[in-house]
Amino acid sequence: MTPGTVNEEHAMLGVKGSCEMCKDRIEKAAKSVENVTFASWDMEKQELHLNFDPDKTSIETISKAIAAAGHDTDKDKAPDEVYNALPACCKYREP
Ligand SMILES: [Cu+2]
Repeated sequence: MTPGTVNEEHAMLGVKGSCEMCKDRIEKAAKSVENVTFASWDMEKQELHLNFDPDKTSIETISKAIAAAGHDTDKDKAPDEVYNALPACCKYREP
């Protein structure tokens, strides 16, 4: 790495959701993690595209932030109380 340049890694993470509000919430939660430079959720594929600095954060940290916001990921399950508080349009689990 050249000093002064940002080390950036692209990664994808499976994230469950169901609507545009989910997209906002998921992307906000991902970007709330420091050193995440890009987050875009693909509703159709249920996949989150991420750029982040792998020296300073990790996919595990990002995944936990998203689960804490109410969305199940490939790595973490959202707490039931957070999931249950989501608006009806955002419910993505089988009833
Ligand atoms: Cu939603």
